[in-house]
Amino acid sequence: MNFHILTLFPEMIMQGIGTSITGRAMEAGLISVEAVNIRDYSDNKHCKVDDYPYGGGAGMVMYAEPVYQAYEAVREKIGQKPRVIYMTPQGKVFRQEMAEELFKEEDLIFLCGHYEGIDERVLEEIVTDNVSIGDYVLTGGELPAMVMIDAISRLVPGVLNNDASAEIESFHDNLLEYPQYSRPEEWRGKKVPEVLMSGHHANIEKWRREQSLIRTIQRRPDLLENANLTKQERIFVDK
Ligand code: 6GU
Repeated sequence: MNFHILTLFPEMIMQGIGTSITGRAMEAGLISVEAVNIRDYSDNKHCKVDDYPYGGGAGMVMYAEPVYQAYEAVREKIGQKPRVIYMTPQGKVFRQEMAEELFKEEDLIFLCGHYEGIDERVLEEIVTDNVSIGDYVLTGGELPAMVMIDAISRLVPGVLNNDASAEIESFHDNLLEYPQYSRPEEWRGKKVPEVLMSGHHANIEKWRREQSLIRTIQRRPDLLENANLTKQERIFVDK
């Protein structure tokens, strides 16, 4: 899986993704991350990449041409026309389902804007997907791009220590994950649930499934509509 990020702040991407599990995945060659500095494609002698908006208004708008040249450089290198994801609060909201769909692609380009945005004409020319990570406004697209790269990377076989965990964690069957416990068996008077100490695997599975359902009902009832439930479970949650 190859991620190409067009940005004015490449070091932000490399430091973020280069740390922890995604950093290890890069070193292992399971993913590759290339941050392309849009400023390197400015034809301006001062490397200017933005300007006042035509028609007036607050903030600055990024020029079309350096963005297009940065895109062309990536496209020529990989010799294909990959999907180009523009990070914008005006996009479709990112969900696990979208991570799973994008995971099928070999190469992905993320376009990160700053200031008030990017000249619409280059967006019309190169963007295939407009994506937001939620209903709030951030200062730039770098953190959202890193969020997406993290979510997609953990689906790549070998990135997580444990092959099963990509499936079992939150949002499997569109339910929240059950609570977890580790040593000690008693912490400040609080005991680990008895069933987890029983070694009875069927009972443990049953308990965990119930906990997932209860948590989802209490914390994210909106997920239940699309949850993958048995007939019995559906009756339980509808009560
Ligand atoms: Cl993708 N970009 C920006 N600037 N703000 C956001 C966002 C993206 N998603 C939510 N807020």
